Order: sequence, then structure tokens, then C-alpha cells
Amino acid sequence: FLKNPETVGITCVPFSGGQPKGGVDDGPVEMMRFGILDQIQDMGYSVELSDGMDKYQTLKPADDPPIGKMKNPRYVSLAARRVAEQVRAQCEKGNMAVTLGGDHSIAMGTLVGSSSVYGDDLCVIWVDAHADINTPDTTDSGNLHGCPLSFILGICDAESPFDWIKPCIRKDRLVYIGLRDVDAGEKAILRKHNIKAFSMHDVDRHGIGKVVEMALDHVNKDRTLPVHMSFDVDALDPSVAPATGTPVRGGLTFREGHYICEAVAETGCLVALDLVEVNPALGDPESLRQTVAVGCSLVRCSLGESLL
Ligand code: Z70
Ligand code: MN
Ligand code: MN
Ligand code: MN
Repeated sequence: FLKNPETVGITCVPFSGGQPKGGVDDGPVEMMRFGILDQIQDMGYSVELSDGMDKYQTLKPADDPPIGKMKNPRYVSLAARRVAEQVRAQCEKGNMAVTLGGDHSIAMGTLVGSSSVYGDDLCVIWVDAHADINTPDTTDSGNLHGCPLSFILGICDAESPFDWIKPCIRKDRLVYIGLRDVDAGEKAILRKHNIKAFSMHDVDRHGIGKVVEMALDHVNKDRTLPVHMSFDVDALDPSVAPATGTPVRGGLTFREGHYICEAVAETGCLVALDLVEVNPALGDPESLRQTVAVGCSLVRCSLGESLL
């Protein structure tokens, strides 16, 4: 794969069907309004925008009753499938695929898309307060943004309408940073499958520098494999990123979040980035501005903004 691509391919996914709160579908447009495209261009990248961000709303089925506990399963599946096509197209061109969400269920799509090009060399760094690895059986909420990784890793066999998702990421090439709100069923899955996770406890113990080094060593010892980072803005502390659907106190500081992005950028291995769960509808205008600003800032840092 090509290190340090010169073109950034941005896919905007205004989608909120993976969880119950409206507004997260306005994440991408608010980040655009904040100037993310110009900011990336000003860093010296060419920018290509995947088309049809307005089309996501039109995918909503007239009738989408739950399947088992899963809510909006058809809508989530259709949207993720479209995301997969768009991210795949960006990766095929050798572009850095940046996806702006939307809730985290869209990562089913981003990971299918990137892994369809990079194969099982692809490493995944999942930065989140949550593990998002519930299966349709273990989920309590039925919200599919809490489930994408179980499909992607093949921990459950994905049934219709998710049967288009084949296991595409190796369990030993996934690593988490920032976890602090993990369901009992998810803990059992992480243990059973020996999936590496650095919780906030580990960040406290070792410091973020050591944690990122250990995380990269786990998935990408020689720094030669392509990396997909999926960054849920709720990994950050609510004091830093308040406008998100499921804030959990005790999160990453502003600098810790940025350090992760900078250290990943420094490897030159990043090929795909998701920035999800910015919900401009939650909280006062200042919370909104702060969260959108920090989201854009994390994207820029992942593209190398703060490297000298
Ligand atoms: C819980 C569930 C989740 C984000 C909440 C929460 C999952 N484990 N993910 N907010 N971003 O509902 O499965
Ligand atoms: Mn998440
Ligand atoms: Mn989360
Ligand atoms: Mn949420």
C-alpha cells in the first residue's frame, strides 16, 4: 500500500439509524460548515468528495420493524452497504478515506470498504468509550451502533439483512483505546476472542504515549501494514466533546485524543479514518461548536497537521 497518500477522499454519512437520538445525522454538514474541506486542502492535500450525501435519507424503508432486538435493521444495513461502496471507491483510488458520521453503525460499511481493498493486512484502531462489539443476541439496547464489530470480526454469523457482511478484519489486528463503558456480554466476547483493549485505566497507568505505542505494537509491530482508525468522539471526555449521544465521564483529555491521532499520523500507515457520533443537536450552541471543532481538529491531526 501507498504510505502518506496525497489525496483525501471524504465520504459524508448523515445517518442516525443505529441509535435513537436524532441530530447525529447533522454531524457531517456541521463539520463541513466549520470548514473541514478547506482546512484539509490548506494542509496541501487534494480533496475529493464522495457524492450523494443527500441520498442516505432516501434509503429509509417505509417499514422497518425490529428483527429480534435489532432496531432499524434494514435501514442500517442499506446505509452501511452504501458507505462500503463509497469507501471502497476511495481506497481503490489510493486516497486516504475519511468518513464523517453519523453514528458508529456506519463503521460496518467503512470497514467492509477499506478491507475489500487492503485485505486482512488491515489493522483497526478503535478509539471509543464503548466496545461496539455486541451481537444481535448480547445487545440490551438493540441499537446497532453498539454492534458493528461483531459483524465485521465474524463473532456472530450475520443474518439477513446483514448477510452481505463477511468477516473481514482479523481479531488480532483490532485494538481499542479509551474504553470505559463496556457491557458484560461484550467483556465476555473480548476475553473469549483475546481482543486487545486499552481502557482508560490503562491510559491512567501508563500514560497515553505508552498506550499508543503498545497498541501499534500489537497490531502493526513493524509499522508496515495499513491502518484504519475509527474514532468515536465519545472517547473524549464530555468536558471536551459534550455534543454526543452517549457521553461517559472519565474520558480522554483534549491532548490525549490528539496525541493518538498524531502518533498514528506519524506512522504514515493510515489509509482510512472514521470520525463519528458528533451530534450537533445535543446541548447548547457552545457545546455544539466545541464538539464540531474538536472533531475537525482530530481529523486534521490524523492527517499530520501537528507534525513538524
Ligand atoms: C451499549 C449498547 C454505544 C456509542 C453507545 C452502548 C453502545 N454498549 N456506542 N454510544 N457510541 O447499546 O450496545
Ligand atoms: Mn462507538
Ligand atoms: Mn461510543
Ligand atoms: Mn451514542
